Amino acid sequence: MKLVVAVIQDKDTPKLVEALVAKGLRATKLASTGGFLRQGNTTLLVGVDDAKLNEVLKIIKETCQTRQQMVAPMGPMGGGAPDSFAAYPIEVVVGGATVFILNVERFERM
Ligand code: 2BA
Repeated sequence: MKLVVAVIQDKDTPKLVEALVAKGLRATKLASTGGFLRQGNTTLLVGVDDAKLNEVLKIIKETCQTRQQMVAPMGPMGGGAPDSFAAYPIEVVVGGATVFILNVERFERM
């Protein structure tokens, strides 16, 4: 069994969760925040049998888009991007998805 940890954009979350559930796959949605942009994103946990791993990855690929986003310069009161990137606005490409695949040692539902 594998645990897929996918960091995705909030905008892609409803479509991805719907697609996973429609295929009988189980997912848990966690609210998260990106360290660089310091904006909300979503982390999905998907526990899946090895045989279905590729199906999960395919669904993620099909539903999560890349998007350009501007990083605002740091204001006098702080906030925004980290200092070293904050002298002027920069454009970053976010997503489609950052995916970690972990081996599950043991899984139980009680
Ligand atoms: P953030 O950390 O807010 O990063 C958003 C986007 O900013 C990244 O998109 C990337 O295009 C850019 N970026 C991040 N760090 C950068 C840096 N040091 N210099 C220049 N540009 C930088 P993605 O790569 O698609 O990442 C989207 C989100 O996925 C990240 O949001 C973070 O929450 C998560 N993530 C990405 N890589 C990760 C990793 N190795 N470990 C844990 N979380 C990760």
